[in-house]
Amino acid sequence: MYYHRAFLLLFVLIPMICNGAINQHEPIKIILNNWTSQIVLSQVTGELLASQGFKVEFVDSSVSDQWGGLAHGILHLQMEVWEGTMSDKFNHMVNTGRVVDAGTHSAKTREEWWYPSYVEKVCPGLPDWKALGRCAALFSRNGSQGKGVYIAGPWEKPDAARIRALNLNFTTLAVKKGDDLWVQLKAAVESQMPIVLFNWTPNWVESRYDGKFIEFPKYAPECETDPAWGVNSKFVYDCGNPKDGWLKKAVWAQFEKKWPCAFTIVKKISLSNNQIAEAAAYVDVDGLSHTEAAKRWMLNNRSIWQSWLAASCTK
Ligand code: TMO
Repeated sequence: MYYHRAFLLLFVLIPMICNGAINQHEPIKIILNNWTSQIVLSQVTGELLASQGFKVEFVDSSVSDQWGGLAHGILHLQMEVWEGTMSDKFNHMVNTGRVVDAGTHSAKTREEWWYPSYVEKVCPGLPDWKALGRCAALFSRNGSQGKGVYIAGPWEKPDAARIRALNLNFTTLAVKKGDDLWVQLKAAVESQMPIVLFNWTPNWVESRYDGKFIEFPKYAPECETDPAWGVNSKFVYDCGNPKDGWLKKAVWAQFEKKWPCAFTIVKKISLSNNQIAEAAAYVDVDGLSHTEAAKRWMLNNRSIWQSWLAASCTK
């Protein structure tokens, strides 16, 4: 009888242990989005995990598609979750237990409407949003019927709701790829044409172009949920994006259980504003490929990533 029980227990335990060991060696699928720093720093993370013996795979995904992938374990790791564009979805996924918050980078972020400085000469009062409202016609384009055109990125933002809530005579034009924003910016700068477009920091743009973010009414969470809040009592979104936004890492809910050591490393990784801007500039200013940029970044930040790996786990 005794033997019998012990024997049965072995049948239960051995496969459990082996499964654990086998699963460890499944690849960690790292999400690549469509802006530069995210791609370069995801590749750096992949290198670090590979150096510790993990298999990694990179998978292209849009921000909107990635949440379902993370929830179902089809994707496992996202290195840059930005508060300004992703907090709603991220908080919802974490609160419903489908995604795990793997910690906050030291970087402070901002994602907002932005213009190059020469626009101030023709639109006095900027960066205040009311000045932008008065100058709307300056930003009109063919086909916009006199309305100002705001060039938006391919990331979901309730810009139309904000335009309505702040009663701006603007319409939005969303580009298909992040890089198209810089095509628009370059063309406008060359002809000194007024332009207002989506931009963010940390990014490489600030090292190349002088410009500022529009100062909309200060962000508060109630602005997005309570119509009575703010300058327009009928509509939500009568405010700007957060100014000192967070930047987080997100993982599949089973990540820690499956790859505890990798989880420890991911949690330790913390990027500063400079480190993120540097990663973006290697590609968008210096013209390196993402992979070359990741290599150069690792060469120039050795002591930093070594500290992330140090004593992270025993294998
Ligand atoms: C998510 N992004 C940094 C492009 O705003």
